[in-house]
Amino acid sequence: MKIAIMGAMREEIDPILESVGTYTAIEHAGNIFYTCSYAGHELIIAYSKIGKVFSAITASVMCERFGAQALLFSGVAGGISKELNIGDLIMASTLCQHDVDIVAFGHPYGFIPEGTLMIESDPALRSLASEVAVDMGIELYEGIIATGDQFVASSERKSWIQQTFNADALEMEGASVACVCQNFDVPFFVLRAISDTADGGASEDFDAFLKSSAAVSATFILEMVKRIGH
Ligand code: 4EH
Repeated sequence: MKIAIMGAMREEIDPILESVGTYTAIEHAGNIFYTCSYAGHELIIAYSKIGKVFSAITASVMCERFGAQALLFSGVAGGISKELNIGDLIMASTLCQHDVDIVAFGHPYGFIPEGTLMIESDPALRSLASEVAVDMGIELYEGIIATGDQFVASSERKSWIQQTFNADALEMEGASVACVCQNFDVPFFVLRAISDTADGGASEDFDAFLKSSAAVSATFILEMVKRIGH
């Protein structure tokens, strides 16, 4: 099976590239895509650069040009839910865009006409992930992930996102990738390990925990790949 694995930042895919052995680099659409075989699958690996636009470009290329049959996102996130500590893993049940605002026309925050406020990730990939978590003996949270083109480092913005979308974690790429995959009809999965709690100390925590949390997510994603049927 052709499986795309993407992150936003180099640090999010480095641990994956380090584990897969030899790969080929292909330049396309302002980015580098790494292809390799791993556990009987063909992988396409890339980091998009930060935010909704770059992540949508990368996800589109992975679907359209590389023919990805499933897309797995691996990376870090800011925690909202009090249950989530730094280093904990959360998989998205559904994702939304917290920075979409056409409220002036009577629409709810996050809603775009002819779209849906929430996009659900693939249920089969989520149940596979739950099995992997049990076998690895690690706790895997499931919840709503809110995406926007903002690094959130304030408790005011964080609680607004929590109250408006009932979100458990936030980041800057998941919902745009979800939107691309929904439109290309490609099953997708978004996994994030918490790097910070999106409030006053977020940037310091982020710098301190980006690498370790990215590695937690990457290790889990590769375990999932080993279990996906061919
Ligand atoms: O890709 C962006 C990175 C932060 S911006 C979104 N990623 C990390 C997830 C994330 C996040 N998003 C919004 C982790 N914590 C978050 C938070 N708010 N609090 C970045 C970081 N370092 C250098 C340049 N840009």
